[in-house]
Amino acid sequence: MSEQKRKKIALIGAGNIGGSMAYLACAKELGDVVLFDVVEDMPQGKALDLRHAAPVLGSSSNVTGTNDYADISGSDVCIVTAGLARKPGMSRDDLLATNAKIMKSVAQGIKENAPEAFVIIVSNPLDAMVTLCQRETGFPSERVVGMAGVLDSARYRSFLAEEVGVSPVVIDAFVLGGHGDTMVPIRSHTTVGGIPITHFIKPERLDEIEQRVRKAGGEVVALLKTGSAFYSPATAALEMAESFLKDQKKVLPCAALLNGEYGYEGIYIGVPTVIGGKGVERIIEIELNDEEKKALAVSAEAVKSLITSLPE
Ligand code: A3D
Repeated sequence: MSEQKRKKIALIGAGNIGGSMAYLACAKELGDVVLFDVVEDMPQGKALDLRHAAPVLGSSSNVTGTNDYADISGSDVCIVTAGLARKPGMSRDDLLATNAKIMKSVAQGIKENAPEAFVIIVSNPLDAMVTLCQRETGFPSERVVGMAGVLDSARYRSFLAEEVGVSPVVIDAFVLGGHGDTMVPIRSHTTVGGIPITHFIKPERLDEIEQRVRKAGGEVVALLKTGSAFYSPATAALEMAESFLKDQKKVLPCAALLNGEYGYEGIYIGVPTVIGGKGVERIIEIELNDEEKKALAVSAEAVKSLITSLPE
């Protein structure tokens, strides 16, 4: 008998982000994909469509759709996007009550059917949802992580690249803290091909760009009118999943449970992490300037107050 196997990726929520992740995971041949949703037939329909794309993509990944948690059994990774997305005029925090109920049921489904999985949360409000999922599953914190920093940093990199007139891939930048208006772009560690960003852009203009980063999700919502960003969150979450599945040990900003790092205890907040085959293998403490430390403290307070509104 040959040993298994291809990796198995469960996508909990088969909406805009879930569907985009399924396509990308199939195109990158990261493993077999199971799309789960409570809506009947829809995940099966998306999966069938993707199986028809596979021969042309040159992918051997198998994609299936389901409404039954039993089908996620044995998954290596579960990525959770189940829940409501924002509409114009809504903040991420407006989603808390509804998405908390959904997250409790999702956590139960994962705990019972994929107890060894690495779990990446995408549903908003992100910091509260990842906290709730870790509490409900009881999984070790290195196996429950939130996706926000990779996306917020990508938005920062994209705006900086436009401003400087270079490719976004040569911009190295981190956005840390909570995934909301208090997020903290870390200017002191931002470089263009290794050269400090302040060599290219004046501080006042950087202030404006950083403010745009904080509001970038809302900018997309206002344009789309019917939902929120999905290509970029899908790409960001899959970068984290790939780093885990291939033990790449990439340094990625993620919402991780802090245990004294940066002076915080027992809260999930965006920090630079190393994601490898064991999950969150390390939290990296970088030197922040006084302004960044203060901004991180404000962000941590915002996350704490959001957590207190979580249902028991
Ligand atoms: P959408 O296209 O509405 O998909 C959500 C899916 O969740 C729908 O197909 C629902 O049927 C499904 N769903 C609802 N209840 C359940 C349940 N109990 N179990 C399983 N599935 C369920 O939204 P989307 O894919 O655009 O966004 C998904 C989530 O990601 C939302 O909460 C967004 O706010 C959030 N989001 C986060 C970021 C971050 O950077 C953290 C970025 C963009 C969106």
